Amino acid sequence: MYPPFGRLENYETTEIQAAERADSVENTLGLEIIEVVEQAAIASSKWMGKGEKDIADQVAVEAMRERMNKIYMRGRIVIGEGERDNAPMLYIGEEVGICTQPNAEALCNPDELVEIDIAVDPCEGTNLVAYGQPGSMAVLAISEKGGLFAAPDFYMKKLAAPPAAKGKVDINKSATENLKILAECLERSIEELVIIVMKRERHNDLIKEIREAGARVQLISDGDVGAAISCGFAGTNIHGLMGIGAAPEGVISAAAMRALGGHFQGQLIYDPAIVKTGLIGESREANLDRLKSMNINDADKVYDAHELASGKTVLFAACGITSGNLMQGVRFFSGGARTQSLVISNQSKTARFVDTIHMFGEPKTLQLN
Ligand code: VTB
Repeated sequence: MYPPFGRLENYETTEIQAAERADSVENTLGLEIIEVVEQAAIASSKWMGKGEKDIADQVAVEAMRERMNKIYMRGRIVIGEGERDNAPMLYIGEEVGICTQPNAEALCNPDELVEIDIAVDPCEGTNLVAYGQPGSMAVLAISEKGGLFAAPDFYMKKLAAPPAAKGKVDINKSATENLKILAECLERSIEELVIIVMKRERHNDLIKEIREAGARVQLISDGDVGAAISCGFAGTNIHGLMGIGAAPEGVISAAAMRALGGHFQGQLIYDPAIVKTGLIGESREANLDRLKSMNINDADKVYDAHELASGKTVLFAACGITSGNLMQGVRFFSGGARTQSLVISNQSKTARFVDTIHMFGEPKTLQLN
């Protein structure tokens, strides 16, 4: 029997035990976090196509939190729905897991437990769900305390690419240069590359440059986590993600890309002159102050996947809400639902696609495929 993830710190790190530790993460927390994302995806998918993005998000948050609180762990949300005052659940700093609950003494020995940091996005792509568009997912990343970069709710310039281009493309280079490097690394012409970019005004020049360089652009309205991770797998026909998305999602993408061996770089965007809408406050100076208050002194630093998800143990889990490049969405049938999830572990170096049938009552048919 292996100890649950929460107790790992007390174990010696001989090679065999290190392997056992990796197993234990897979065997205990690994399975449970699949259920966390599955439950969030099922809840959210009931609101697919209903034009209600806030509800699609809210039900995912509730389902994720409820299932998380049944796990034997002491977890803390480091990336979540927002600051405590604005988010009633899964807010930054919220403690989750059985061992954080007031009545936990009987079940857990708090002194034995390693604290776990969790980054969640219960409904990544709320608009995609609301309008029945592809590519939304319930997603999270887990590490030991301090293992995930607690990104502010700002934007992030991102560059993701397949493992073959890791460390060769560079966010400081122009899109044109990176496309040349990508083409060399992937042994194909630039014309054969597909780059995902979010359809935003801020990307007009970038899109023009990519097209002029000869590559093809897949514009998405939302959901750049799935886009980044698609670069980690051959066969998706996605060879890069370029442009500016939200910073918290960047950390979650990095957690997966680190284990997949793909390229991921992110640079915080805090200047309202670059992104005028959404998450960034009006004043560049105030934004810089906020970063300083979070101990981010070099606001322009370029982070790689290992810096954004630096923990010894990093687990990533996602479950499709609507179908996308990597996973099918939730499909309901008489008496149940079927989900597809992806769990990636940097310890065991596995990416598991998990196909689950959920039986709500007495199902009439259990379809094989
Ligand atoms: C970004 C992107 C996400 O929302 O956060 C985007 O990273 C919001 O960007 O994947 P805008 O403020 O420009 O709309 C998503 O697409 C979905 O959460």
